[in-house]
Amino acid sequence: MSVTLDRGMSLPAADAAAAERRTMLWFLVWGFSALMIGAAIGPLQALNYGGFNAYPYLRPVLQSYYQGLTIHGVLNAYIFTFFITCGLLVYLPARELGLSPNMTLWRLCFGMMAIGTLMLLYAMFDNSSSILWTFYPPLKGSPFFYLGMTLVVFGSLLPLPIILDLRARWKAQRPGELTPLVTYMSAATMLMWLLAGVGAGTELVVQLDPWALGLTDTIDPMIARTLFWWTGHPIVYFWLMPAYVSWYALLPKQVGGKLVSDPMARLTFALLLVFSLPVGSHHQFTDPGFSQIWRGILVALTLSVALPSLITAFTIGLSLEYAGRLRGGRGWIGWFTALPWRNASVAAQVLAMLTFIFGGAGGIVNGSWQLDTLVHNTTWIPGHFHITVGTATAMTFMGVAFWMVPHLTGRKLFSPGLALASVWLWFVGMSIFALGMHWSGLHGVPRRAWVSYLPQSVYERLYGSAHLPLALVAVGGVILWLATIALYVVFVGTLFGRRLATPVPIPFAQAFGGRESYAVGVGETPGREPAGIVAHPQLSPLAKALEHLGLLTLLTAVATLAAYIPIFWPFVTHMTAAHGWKVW
Ligand code: HAS
Ligand code: CU
Repeated sequence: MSVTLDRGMSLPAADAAAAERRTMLWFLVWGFSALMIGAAIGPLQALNYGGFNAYPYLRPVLQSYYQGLTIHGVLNAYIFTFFITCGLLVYLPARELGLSPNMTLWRLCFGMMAIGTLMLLYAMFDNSSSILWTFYPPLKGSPFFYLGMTLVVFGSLLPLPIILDLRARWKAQRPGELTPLVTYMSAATMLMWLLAGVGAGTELVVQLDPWALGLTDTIDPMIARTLFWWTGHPIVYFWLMPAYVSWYALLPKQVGGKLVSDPMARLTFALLLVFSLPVGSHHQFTDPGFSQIWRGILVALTLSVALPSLITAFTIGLSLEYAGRLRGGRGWIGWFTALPWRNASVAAQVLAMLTFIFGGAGGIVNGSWQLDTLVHNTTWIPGHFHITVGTATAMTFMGVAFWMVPHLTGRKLFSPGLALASVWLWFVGMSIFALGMHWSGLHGVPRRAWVSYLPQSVYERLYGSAHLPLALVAVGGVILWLATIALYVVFVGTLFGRRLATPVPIPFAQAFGGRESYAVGVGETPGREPAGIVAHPQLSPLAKALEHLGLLTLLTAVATLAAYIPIFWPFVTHMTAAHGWKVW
C-alpha cells in the first residue's frame, strides 16, 4: 500500500500529510479486516436459528456456537467500530482545521488497540474465552481476553486529547470563533466516550483483570453487569455518532446539496453527549435489584435519548430533499429517487438511514419497560442491533470507505458496480434477517441459544411455530455472506487498484444559508482540501451556547452520578461473591 502526496506542499508538510494518510489507512485496514472475519462467522449463527448446525464441520477452528458468537460480537462491535472511529475522528478534524494531529498519541492509540486485538483473538480462538461480547461474570475467560479488552478500551480514549489539542490550537489563532462542525462533533463524541468508558474501565481494572489474573477469588456479578451497561448503552452512540458525522457534514455535499442547519447538528451532538450516559440500566429492566421507580425513570430518560435522533431524521431528511430538488426531483418522492443512487457511497448511507428508521422504532419499544419484558433476551434484541449498529453504522462506514480509500491511496475504487451490489445485498440481507429475528423473538425464541444443537424433534416442538421467521433469518444470513464477499473484493481490490489521475477530496459540506447559520470556508491551507462548515456566532445564539463543551461534560458527569448512585447503592450494600464458571 502507498499513499499519495499533496501537490504544491513543502516537503515536511507533504511528509506530514502522507504520514497522516498512511496512519488513517491502517485504521481502516484493521477495522475492515476485523469486520471481514466477524461478518464471515455471522451467517453460521443465522443458519443455527434456521435449524442447521454447521459447527461440527468447523472443528478445530471453531468448537461451538458460543465461541463463534463471541468472535463475531467482539470483532464487529468493538474492533471494527473502534478502529474506524478512532481513525476518522482524528483525521477528519485535522483536515477540517488544516492542522496536524499529535501523531505520537494517534499511533499509540493504534498500537494499544492493535495489541489488544491480537490478545483478544488469541483468547477467543483458543476457546478459553467464549463469554460473548458482554463478558458477564461469573463466566470466566482467560486473562488475555480481559487484558486485551482493557488495552482496546483505554486505547480508544486517546483520540480525545488529540482532538482537544487540535481545537485549542485552532481557537488560539481565531479567538471568539466557533469550532468548525466536524471538530465540534468529534470532540462531543469523544467527551461522551470518556465518561462512558468509566464504567467498563472500572469493571475491567478493578474487578475482571485482578480476578482473571488470580489476585482475587470471587467477583460481584451485579456490580459488574451494571458497570458494563454504564458503558454498554452509550457505546451504541459511540457507534452512531461517527456515522452522524458523515451524514451531517459530508453526505450533503456527496448528494450535491448543503446541510440545512449547522446549529441543529450541534444540538444533536450536545444532546447525545448529555442524554447517553444516565440511561445505561435500561438494559437491566429484567435484572433484580432495581426499584420500580427507577425502572420508570429509566423509561423517561431513554425516550429522551431518542430525541436527538428524531432531530437528525428531520434535519438530514430535509438536507436530502434539498439536494434531490436541486437535482430536478419533483413531488412527494421524486426528490428521493433523484438522489445519486448509482454512487455506492451515497446509496450505502441513505439505505443505512432507511434501515435506521426501523432500528430506532424498535429501540423505543425496548426502552418501554413493559414492552421490553416481552422482547428481552429473545432474538428481537439482536434483530434490533443488526439494523442499528449492523446497518446504520456499518453501512455508513462502508460508504465512507468507498471514497476514503481512494482519497488515501490515490487509487481508483475497484468496481463501483460491485461496490453498489455489496451495499444492496447488505441492505436486502439485513432487512430479511432483521425481520426474521424480530418476528421469531415475538414467538419467544431465545437469543444466544445453540438451538440447532437440539434433537430435531425438540427443535420442532419448541420453535415449530416460528418456522417462517427462522427461515428468513437463515436466508438473510446467506445473502449477507454474499454482501461481505463483494465488500471484501472491493476493499482489497481498491488497495491494490489502478492509480487515479486526480486526487479524491474529502467531501466537506457547507451549511445552508438560513436565518441561523451560513457557510464560510475555514482553515484553508495550501495543498489541503478546502475545509468545512461553521455557523456564524453572531447569527446563531444556539450554536454559541453549545460551544461550552466543558460545561456540557460537567453537566453529564453530574447527571450520570445522580443516576448511578441510587442504582449502585443496593448492590454495594448487599455484595455477592461468585466464583468463575466455564460452561463451554
Ligand atoms: Fe438500542 C439494546 C433502546 C438505538 C444498539 N441496542 C441494544 C443492543 C444493542 C443496541 C447492540 O431501552 C443490545 C445489547 C445486548 O447485547 O444486549 N436503542 C434504544 C433506543 C434507541 C436505540 C431508545 N441501539 C440504538 C443504536 C444502536 C443500538 C443507535 C447502535 C448503533 N436498545 C434499547 C434498549 C435496549 C437496546 C432499551 C435493551 C433491550 C433489552 O431488552 O436488552 C434510540 O437511540 C433510537 C432513536 C432512533 C430513532 C430513529 C431516527 C431515524 C433516523 C434516520 C432518518 C432517515 C432519513 C431518510 C433521513 C428515533 C435518524 C429520509 C428518507 C425518507 C424517504 C423518509
Ligand atoms: Cu441502550
